[in-house]
Amino acid sequence: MIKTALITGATSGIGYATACEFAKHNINLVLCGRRLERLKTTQEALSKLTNVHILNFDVRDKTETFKAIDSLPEDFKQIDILINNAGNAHGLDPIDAGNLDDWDAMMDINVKGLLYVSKAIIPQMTARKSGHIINIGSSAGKEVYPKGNVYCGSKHAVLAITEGMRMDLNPFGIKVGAVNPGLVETEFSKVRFKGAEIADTVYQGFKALQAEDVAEVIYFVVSRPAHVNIADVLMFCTAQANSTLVNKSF
Ligand code: NDP
Ligand code: 8X3
Repeated sequence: MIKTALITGATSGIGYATACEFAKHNINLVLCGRRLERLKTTQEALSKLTNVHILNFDVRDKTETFKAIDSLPEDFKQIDILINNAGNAHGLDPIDAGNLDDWDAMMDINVKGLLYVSKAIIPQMTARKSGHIINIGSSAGKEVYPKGNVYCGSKHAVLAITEGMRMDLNPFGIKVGAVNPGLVETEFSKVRFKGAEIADTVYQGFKALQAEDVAEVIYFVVSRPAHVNIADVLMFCTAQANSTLVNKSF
């Protein structure tokens, strides 16, 4: 049976790569993000491989989020796979110098946005007694690093919410898991450093994970047999041992 996946944050990085990977495997797609032009371009390209619908909304806005998901046309209404991926780090500052707008952005997008989207989709999964939710956490959800304070907090919250979801949705046969990458070369650092030049240096001197590496793992997770749920994946590039130890001689 052909499945439909809704992917948040599909306009770049891991979300975009996951959309491409899923399209190759004929999974129907609902692609979400704020940058409409990118959604349209991706829809045009991937429609050659599968059916694609786009939803243009900001996950911080709960009214917009519910309205967008409610608006899905009949052919895309049944969401079999939810990839909660939208998110970013905003800033890298010691806690005493932290910026309130950055803190709001990380908690509102990475944590509350994930909850709003999940709340809009879960009722149809519980009604059908099937579904698969993958939350994109981070190695920053398993460790804390200097100046990572609120971003690490938001990703620790994602992991706690993932475990809670798995327990609460278990009676409905819904699979829930997290994929937690370390450093991935995407637009992540451009967003974190607000376009400053330092963003270009983050992935220099070693081969970081690429968005496609993570997308392949996400596809592996969703393509397991019905009785198998991969609950948690931590993945690093070979040069990275943990959040703070990156071997730049690779
Ligand atoms: P990108 O910056 O490339 O992608 C982030 C995506 O999130 C974009 O598609 C963006 O779309 C979307 N997004 C951001 N804010 C909002 C919002 N308010 N409403 C809706 N969509 C939003 O980064 P990555 O691909 O790297 O990040 C994807 C996920 O992976 C994030 O949750 C991140 O925390 C996590 N991650 C990243 C790692 C890395 O090193 N890159 C490592 C571990 C985890 P748009 O701007 O169009 O709305
Ligand atoms: C992104 C990876 O190490 O920049 O979640 O926090 S890190």
